[in-house]
Amino acid sequence: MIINWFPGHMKKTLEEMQKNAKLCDAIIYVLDARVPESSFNPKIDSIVEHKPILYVLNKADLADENATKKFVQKFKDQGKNVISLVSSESKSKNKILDELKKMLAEKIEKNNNKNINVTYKVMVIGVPNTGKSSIINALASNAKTVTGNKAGVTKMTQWVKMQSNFVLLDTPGTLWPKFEDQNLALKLAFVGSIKDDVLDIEELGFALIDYLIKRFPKNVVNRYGEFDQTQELIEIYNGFCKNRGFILKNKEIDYLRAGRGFLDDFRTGKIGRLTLDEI
Ligand SMILES: Nc1nc2c(ncn2[C@@H]2O[C@H](COP(=O)(O)OP(=O)(O)OP(=O)(O)O)[C@@H](O)[C@H]2O)c(=O)[nH]1
Ligand SMILES: [Mg+2]
Repeated sequence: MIINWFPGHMKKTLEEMQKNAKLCDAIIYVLDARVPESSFNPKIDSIVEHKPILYVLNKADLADENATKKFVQKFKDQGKNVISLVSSESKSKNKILDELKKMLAEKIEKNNNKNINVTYKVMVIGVPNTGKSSIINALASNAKTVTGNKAGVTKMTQWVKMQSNFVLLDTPGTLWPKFEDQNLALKLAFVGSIKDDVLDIEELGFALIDYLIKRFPKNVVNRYGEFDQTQELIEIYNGFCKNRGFILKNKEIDYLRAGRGFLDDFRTGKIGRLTLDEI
C-alpha cells in the first residue's frame, strides 16, 4: 500500500495560509503528541517561519507521558515555544493564553502604552485531525467550529473570536503532495491524520499490529493475549482476530472489521498511551 493524500482543498488551504500568515500576529501549530515530529508538515514550515509560533503537542492523554516530556524539552532546546495539552481539559485555555501573551508581550505592551486597543490574530494550523478545531472551541467565547474523529473535518478557514483580545483562524488540516517516507505516512495513518477512505483498512490494521508487535510487544500481549514469536505474522494476526471476535458467520476472519477494530483500539488509547516517534 502506497500512502498519499493531497486533495485540492489542501493545496488551496496552503495558499490561503501563506496570505493569512502575513496578517497574523502569531501561529498555533498543533501537533499530535503521539507523533510530535512526524506531524510536522514541511510545506507549512516555510510559510510560518518568520512568525512567533506556539507549538502545541495535543492529545497528550493518548501519548506516553515520559516521551511527551522529552519532546517538549527537545523542542525547548531548539528555541521553540512549546506546551503539551489535552484540549478538553479546563486548564488548557489559560495555558495557551498565557503562552500567547508571553510570545506577544512586547507588541502588547507597546500597544497598551499607546492606548490602542488591538485585536491579535492567531492562525491555527497543523496536519489533519490533530485537534485544531477542538483547541479553538476550548478558547472561543461563543462561536464554535465543527470537530470530528476523522481527518478532513474542517473544510474552510474560519475566524473565531476569543474573550480576550484575540481572534483565531481555524484552518483545514494540510499534508503535502508526496510522502517520501512511507513509514512516516503509516504513523500518520495510524493516528488518523490521513482520511481512512483513501486507505486500505484491512492492510492498515495488519500493518498496525505488525508495528506494535515490534515496538510495544507488552502492550499487545496485555490487550490481545500471548503470541508465539516463532509463528508467521499472519498466524499471530489471525489469532488476535479470533481473540477479539472478528469472525464472519461462515467462521472466516472478518478482516475489514478487524482492521477497523485494531485501529480504533489504538486511536482511543485502549492499547496504552503510546508515542510512535522515537526520542
Ligand atoms: N484524546 C483526545 N482527543 C482529542 C483531543 N483533542 C481533540 N481530540 C479529538 O480528536 C478529533 C479531531 O479533533 P478536531 O478538533 O476535529 O481536529 P482538527 O485538527 O480540527 O481536524 P481537521 O479539521 O480534520 O484537520 C476529535 O474526535 C476530537 O474530539 C485531545 O486532547 N485528546
Ligand atoms: Mg478542524
